[in-house]
Amino acid sequence: MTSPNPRYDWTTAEIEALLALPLLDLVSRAHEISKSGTDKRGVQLAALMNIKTGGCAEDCSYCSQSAHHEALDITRTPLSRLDEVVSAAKEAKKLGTIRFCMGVAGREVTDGPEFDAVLDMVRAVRALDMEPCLTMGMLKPHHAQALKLAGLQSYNHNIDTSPEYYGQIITTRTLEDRLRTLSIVRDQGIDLCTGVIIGLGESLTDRASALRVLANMNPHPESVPINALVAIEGTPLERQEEVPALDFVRMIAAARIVLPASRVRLAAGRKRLSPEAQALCFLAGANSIFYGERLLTTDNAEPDRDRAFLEEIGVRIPA
Ligand code: DTB
Ligand code: SF4
Repeated sequence: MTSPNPRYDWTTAEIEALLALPLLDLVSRAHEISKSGTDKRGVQLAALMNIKTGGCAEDCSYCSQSAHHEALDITRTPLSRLDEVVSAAKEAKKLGTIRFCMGVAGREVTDGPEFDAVLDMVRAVRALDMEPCLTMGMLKPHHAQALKLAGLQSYNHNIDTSPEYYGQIITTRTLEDRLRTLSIVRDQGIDLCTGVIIGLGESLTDRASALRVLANMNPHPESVPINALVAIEGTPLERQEEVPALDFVRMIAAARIVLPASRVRLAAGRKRLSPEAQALCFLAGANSIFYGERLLTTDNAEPDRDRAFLEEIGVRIPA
């Protein structure tokens, strides 16, 4: 699909200037770009299923599944069974969802029966004519190759935050580790789903810097989730203040401008946005959402209400 002049040389200062524009100017610029390209593809619905919960060796301070924190309500589970995944995927498909994202909590992929079972799940989701997406931590080239062969469409591996702020949020890995995994995934011809989280206590410059990392990947990632922190009890960020809704809108708009052809997903944190704020996000170029009752360990916006709302505002859902 054609995209209006993609650039791969954005500077943090340029993106920060975008984020600081008067809101309506920023949203109009982003909207122009959507109208000239991405809008035609409608808003993609993505279902999310956590197929293995908790016990993760990483210490991401926003996450309830890290073994370093004691989040309430989190029970470690083994990998889901294939039949559970297939029935969830079928259910999601009935609701009109094309993309099915599976989350495995863990630092990295290791060879063995668990990875083989995940490959079976990828094959099964593909066989339903859905787009399988997986998030499973760091991996090696032979894992990516096996996933590609199994029919994986997309691998999710967020850069989370800026290079400058990274160490404040995660200490068990570096952003370089993440970028290495992303390039291994890319090399196998799997689409990249990589985005950020706002509301971690980062500055505006950090937000710009995180977007710069994504915008300077060539090619751009196909899918870019923009998350707002869901503060979970028992995690180090449990008392973090909620980001203002309009910061969310700004981040989506700036992402749309610097990543003109990517699917920009209004991801975690959508549940607490008012319908008006969500409508602004779509106007600003969001063209994907998580649809379904649950995210990984928290509730998502309620699907029936979502459906009615999307219809009301005239969002087109691709069949
Ligand atoms: C992404 O960027 N957001 C999703 C998905 N990729 C894996 C995860 C959201 C999790 C929200 C908090 C929770 O439910 O635990
Ligand atoms: Fe582990 Fe992923 Fe949670 Fe980080 S975000 S602690 S890698 S499950």
